[in-house]
Amino acid sequence: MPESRETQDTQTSETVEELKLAAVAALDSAESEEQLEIWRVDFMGRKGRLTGLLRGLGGLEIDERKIVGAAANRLRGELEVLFEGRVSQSRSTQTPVGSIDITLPGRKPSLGGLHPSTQVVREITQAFNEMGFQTVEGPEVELEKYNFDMLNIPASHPARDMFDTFWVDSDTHDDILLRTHTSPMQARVMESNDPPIRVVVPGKCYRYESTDATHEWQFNQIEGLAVDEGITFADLKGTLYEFARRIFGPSQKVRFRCDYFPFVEPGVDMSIEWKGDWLEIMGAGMVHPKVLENAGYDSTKYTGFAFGMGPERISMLRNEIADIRHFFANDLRFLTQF
Ligand code: FA5
Repeated sequence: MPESRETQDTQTSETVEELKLAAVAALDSAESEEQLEIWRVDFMGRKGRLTGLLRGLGGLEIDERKIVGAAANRLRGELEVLFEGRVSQSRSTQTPVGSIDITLPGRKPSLGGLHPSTQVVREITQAFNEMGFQTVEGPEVELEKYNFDMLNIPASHPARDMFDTFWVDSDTHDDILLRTHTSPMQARVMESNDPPIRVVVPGKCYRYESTDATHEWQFNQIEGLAVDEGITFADLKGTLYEFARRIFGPSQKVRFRCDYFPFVEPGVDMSIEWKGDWLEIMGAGMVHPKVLENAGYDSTKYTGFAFGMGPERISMLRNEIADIRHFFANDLRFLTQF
């Protein structure tokens, strides 16, 4: 008896073992979800091979049935775990049409950068911010009143010719233009604020000019305005000298010469010494009493200074850029050098 039992145990447990080997090999070679499903039906389904084996247990002796039944149930558990693993592996490596291929190696995303005009505008406004000037911005589409009249340039004034103007077509208005300079913000800031005022105004300006290496029809300006009791020309010179030191270096020489702008009196231009030459970088002056009065200020009590510069021209000097038109040509070979 003991001998015969041993023989039978070995035979039936081998059957479970054989089924296990066959099931694992077939599972390994299943390559798609369809083939996995076929495997599931073959081995684990109601009419599958494992179920067949369990059904055959009824013909065994009670003791044998217990042993083989336990082995078969263990196998069922193992095969279920293996099957689930293969299904989730197959789902995670599938790349549906049109989706991202997650198996591709990583690539560095290309990063954008600040436009060279923005960089120099920010550098200059920050220098003035550190000296107590606040940055404000204003409209590029402007009224004639602010661009000219309030700045002491009435309609018949010959100084209007200095600013070749783009006028905006409108059925209802004939006084809308693209601002030719940032100076209209002098009038706007004074109109809605009381002194003391210290502001810088960066922004785009437009002039109906033919272009060349130093002239664009669109360019940036940075306006400055300080108004208070007791402001003198010495304050103007001291502020602009400090600006030049911060932007061009501590030993930068500057020069002021008389110039004419209808909204300042006296008016000057400021040049910097550059490679043995004097190069003009901005217009400036003491705010004209009429401009103060146009804004409702008492010109016997308040004085002020104003200035306006072209940041692209300053960037051209520092970076040895030969032609201002590079700034707006949108050529990445130029733009990515900054
Ligand atoms: C003015 O526009 C005055 N509003 C400046 C000013 C403000 C004077 C406050 C006094 C008090 P001007 O036309 O010179 O001035 O222009 C000032 C700067 O803008 C120039 O020095 C130059 O750097 C820049 N600029 C003028 N026209 C162009 C242009 N077509 N292309 C590029 N930059 C220009």
